[in-house]
Amino acid sequence: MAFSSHVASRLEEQAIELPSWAFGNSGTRFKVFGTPGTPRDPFEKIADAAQVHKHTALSPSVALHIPWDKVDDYAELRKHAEDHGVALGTVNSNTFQDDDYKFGSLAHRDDRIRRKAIDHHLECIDIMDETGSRDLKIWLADGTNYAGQDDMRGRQDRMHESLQEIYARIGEGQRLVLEYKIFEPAFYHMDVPDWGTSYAQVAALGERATVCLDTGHHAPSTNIEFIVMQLLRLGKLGSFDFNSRNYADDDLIVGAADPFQLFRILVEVIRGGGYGKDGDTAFMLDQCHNIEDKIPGQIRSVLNVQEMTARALLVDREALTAAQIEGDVLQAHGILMDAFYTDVRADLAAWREERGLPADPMQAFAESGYLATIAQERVGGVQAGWGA
Ligand code: RM4
Ligand code: MN
Repeated sequence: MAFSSHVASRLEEQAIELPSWAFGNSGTRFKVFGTPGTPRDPFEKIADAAQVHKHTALSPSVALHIPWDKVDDYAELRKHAEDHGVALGTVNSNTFQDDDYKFGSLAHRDDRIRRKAIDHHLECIDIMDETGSRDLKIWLADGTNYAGQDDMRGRQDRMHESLQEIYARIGEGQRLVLEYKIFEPAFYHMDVPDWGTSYAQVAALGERATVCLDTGHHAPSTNIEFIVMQLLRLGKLGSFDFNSRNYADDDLIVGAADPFQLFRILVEVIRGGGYGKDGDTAFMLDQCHNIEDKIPGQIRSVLNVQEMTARALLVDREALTAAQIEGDVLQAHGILMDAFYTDVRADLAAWREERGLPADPMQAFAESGYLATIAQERVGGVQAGWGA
């Protein structure tokens, strides 16, 4: 079987943004392992990210995290990215690594700390103006650990006011994207724990505010594709942070833990008009590579998303709708499973070759010798990491 021209051309619409932090060192609370060749600054992270795009043509942009990716001259960083064939993408704010934010940031009781957190976001928007980024992505660590610790209602109101002030500075063609997470670092309540809260907060802001769905930020066995459907239906699915999880926010390679879930999500994205040129939903990765090599880890990740996208594009929509109308449960389910079980790897290899890309990007990268080169060249300095 070869892809139909429809599927082949739809695959060309795929763009998956890479997180700059995936190229730095990361780990658990127990240990962060360093790797020879790990980038020491944002310029080197972008050079590494560009390798993923070079071998796959799937990742034309790189997300920044501020202050991790702070530089003196963003025009220079932008030029550096463009010279490497990629663009600078989403700017992520960070209000979770400063002593002032112990009890929260945008929802904090203290006006001074709230002001500081708002100003940080305004600075992020200034950076976006220089980098040409569209999205400001906000993930808040705000929450409490114990019942009664703080007034949840007051925190929600203050967060709304803070977000309003930030939103007022979002320019035309820019967006504010609010990410939710069920728990961690707060373990009693998070101020944005779920899609409903994120939706309520962004709906109160306006059209240019949307929700970010991080696939690792739900309770076990949550039906994530239902949330995808609902947010697309409401016109509010701004972006995905893809990764996979077995237990909590594991940030493992997307599609590694549960490829079927990734397939079901992509089926709903395509169904809801969120894919490719149709939609405004940004695909991003939010992952860490604690023990595997980072660049091939990212290559594997974008290939996993591509593979499940191809399978989702293979769903016979007409037959599916007909079976649904008939009330033929097993036929409808079978049609979906037929697409899921289709091995598209040979077709994807051919699709790549037709476009001048390596049939096997993992192998091509391994043979390029890039990892050995950076290990040799990047000596001295301080390797980039979470600082956590
Ligand atoms: C958070 C969240 C954000 C990411 C940080 C590093 O859990 O997923 O998207 O910026 O981690
Ligand atoms: Mn995330």
